[in-house]
Amino acid sequence: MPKSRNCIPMLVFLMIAVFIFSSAVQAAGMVLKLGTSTQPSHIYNQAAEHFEKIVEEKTGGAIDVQVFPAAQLGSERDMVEGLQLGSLEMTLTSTGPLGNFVPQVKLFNLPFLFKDREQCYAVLDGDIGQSIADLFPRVGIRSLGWYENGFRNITNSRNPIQKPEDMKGLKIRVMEDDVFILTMKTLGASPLPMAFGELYTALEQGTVDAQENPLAVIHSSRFFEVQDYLAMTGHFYSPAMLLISNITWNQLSPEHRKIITEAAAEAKTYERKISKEADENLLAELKKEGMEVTFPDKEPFISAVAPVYEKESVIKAIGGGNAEEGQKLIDQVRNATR
Ligand code: EAX
Repeated sequence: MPKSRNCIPMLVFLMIAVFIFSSAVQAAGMVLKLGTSTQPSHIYNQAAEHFEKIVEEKTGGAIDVQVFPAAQLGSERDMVEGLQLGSLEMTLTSTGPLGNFVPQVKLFNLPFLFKDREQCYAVLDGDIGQSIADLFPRVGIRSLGWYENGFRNITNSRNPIQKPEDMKGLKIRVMEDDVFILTMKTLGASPLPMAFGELYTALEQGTVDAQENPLAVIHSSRFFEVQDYLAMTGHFYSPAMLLISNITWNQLSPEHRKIITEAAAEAKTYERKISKEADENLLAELKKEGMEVTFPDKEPFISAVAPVYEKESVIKAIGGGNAEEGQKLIDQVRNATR
C-alpha cells in the first residue's frame, strides 16, 4: 500500500482525538488568569474582581477568572510578555512597560500632558486612544480598554519638595521607559528604572530615596512606612490597560468575547470611579500616617521638563519610528488639552 493511504485513518483518528480533547476542555471551563503588580487592596484588583464577577455570572461559570495581585505572576513587563507567549491570559498594567511593545504608547508617558481627568478620558476614549489600542494585536495582545492608574506624585525620604531644585541628585525609582528617565533627569534627579515589585525593599534599604506613584498605589503599598515626604506634583497621568492574550482571544466563542468586552467596559467605569475617590480620600489618610505633604507650584516643573518634548528619539518613537507622525500626535493632544 502507498504510504499516503496509511496516513488517512491516522489523520481521522487524530482529528477525532483533538475534537474530544477540546470539547472536554470546554466542558471543564476556561480559566483566565489575570495578573497585576499591585497589592490586593489597590484599585486594579478591586476592578479585576468586579470584572471577574460579571464574567463568571454572565458565562454561567464557563469562564473562571482568577486574579493574581502583587506581581505573583511576575512584573508588569513579564506579564505582558506572558500574554504574547500565551503563558498568561490577562493583565491590568500601567503603561510603564508598554512602550517597549508598542512605542506609540510613550505618548501618554509625557510629563504634564493632561491637566485633569476629563482631558485624559476624552483623549483615551477618543480616536487617539483607540488608534493606539488598535496597534496591540500586531504584537499578539488585545486591549480591552484604557483603565486608570492615576496622576503620579513624588514621595521621598530626604527633604520636602517645593521646586525642581529640591530634587537635585535625588535617587528616584522610575518605571522602565526612557521617557520617565529623561523627565526625572530634566528635573535634576538621578532616576533608576526598576520593576515595581522591588520598590518597597529598595526604599527601605535606601537603594533609592524616592519614587513616584498615584496616591492609591502609595497607600496600598504602604510606602508611607519608608517615605516621609509627599509632593503633589501630578507630573504624569498614568493610564492603565486591561489586556488579553491574542492566543486566548482566538479561543473564545463570539458570545464569550462579547461578554468579556462588555464586562471590561463596565469594570473600567467602576475603576475610574474608585480611582477618583481614592485621590479624594487618601491624602488625609497619608497625612494621618505621618507623611508631610507639599503642594508645589507646577509652573517651574512644567518649564523644566520642556526638553522632553523636544527630544528627537522620543518624538520618533511616539510616531512608531516616524518623527513627523510623532509630532503630529503630540500636537493633536496638546491642541485637545489646551
Ligand atoms: O501599575 O510600576 C509602577 O510604579 C506602577 O505605577 C504600578 O506598578 C501600578
